[in-house]
Amino acid sequence: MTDEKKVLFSGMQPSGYVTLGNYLGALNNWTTLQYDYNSIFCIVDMHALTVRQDPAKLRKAARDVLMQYLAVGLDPEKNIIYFQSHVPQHAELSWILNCYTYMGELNRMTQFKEKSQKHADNINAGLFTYPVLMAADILLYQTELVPVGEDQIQHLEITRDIATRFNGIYGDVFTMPEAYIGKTGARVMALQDPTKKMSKSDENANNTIAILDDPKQIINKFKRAVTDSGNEIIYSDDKPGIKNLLSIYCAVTGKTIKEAEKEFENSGYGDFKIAVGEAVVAKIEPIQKKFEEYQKNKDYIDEIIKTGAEKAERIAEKTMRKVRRKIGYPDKIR
Ligand code: ATP
Ligand code: LTN
Repeated sequence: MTDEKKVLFSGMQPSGYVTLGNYLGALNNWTTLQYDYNSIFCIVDMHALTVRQDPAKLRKAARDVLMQYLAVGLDPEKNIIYFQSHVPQHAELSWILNCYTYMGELNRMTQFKEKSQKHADNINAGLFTYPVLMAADILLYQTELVPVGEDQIQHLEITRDIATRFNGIYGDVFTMPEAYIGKTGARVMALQDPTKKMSKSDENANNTIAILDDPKQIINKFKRAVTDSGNEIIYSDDKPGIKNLLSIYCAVTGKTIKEAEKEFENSGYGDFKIAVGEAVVAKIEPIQKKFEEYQKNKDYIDEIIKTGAEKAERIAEKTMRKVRRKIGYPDKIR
């Protein structure tokens, strides 16, 4: 890593198949920003534990997410790509920051409220302190920019609050991070219910497009997508279904909403939905081809996993040495 560039950090949970929402809201922006920053891309497997996971599936999903990072174009030579669980400093800083975070702050988190409703039988303490672990991820690397989808803005705010509090007590230990939200695709909605966000862990596969879905399946899911009453293809809050499809179309083609509205002026919903499906397939087919290549290349992937963890740990440990000293842990005798 070169010193002049600022640090960018982001992550994704291996909690299922990477969706079109993850791609448009996060990954796609990462690929454009990667060369302007010292970028660190994490697979946040520790966060995934906040919801019960099948061990074999989690292990596979984590590797698959890493290969999807590569398939969309993240460059492992330029960036650090690694698994969160391979760098124990995340857990260590997370504990410390827990002691600088208030219950009231965590109680306000909408993701906690949503996830506790969804997993009412498993409202564990990790789900509650999830944002503290996320703050640790970001602050460990002295991050300046965090490219995420819109749903993560609140988590970035609490990260900044924790950093401000900590720095207020101990001096400038942490760099103040900022969220980066892309212009398009920041909030892709579920295809069967365009009032809620598309989510990796949704049980209804018709709600989500996985970037590894079979192209035929993708077109079918778009054909079945819920639309609104009326027949006009216009971008409007009263038409959440059409609005979502138009946003997706523009995000994958690079066209503006105005251009897309004009293009589909005389089309019916049926043809429009197929056109959106085809545009999405065109964008993700090359990614699928690359993913297949990586799947065949175990040694190459293993090497990335190994060096990623080593590089990340070196940076994280530098911050931790400072933190341990500042908070008053006794010196280790070596
Ligand atoms: P889960 O369903 O397990 O909560 P998720 O699909 O919400 O997972 P995360 O791993 O939590 O995905 O998020 C990874 C990145 O993708 C984050 O930057 C997040 O903001 C972004 N993201 C997730 N869903 C969407 C969406 N529907 N639209 C845009 N961005 C999204
Ligand atoms: N909570 C994030 C995933 C995440 C993350 C991070 C994103 C964990 N740690 C650090 C950016 C920076 C989510 O997308 N649900």
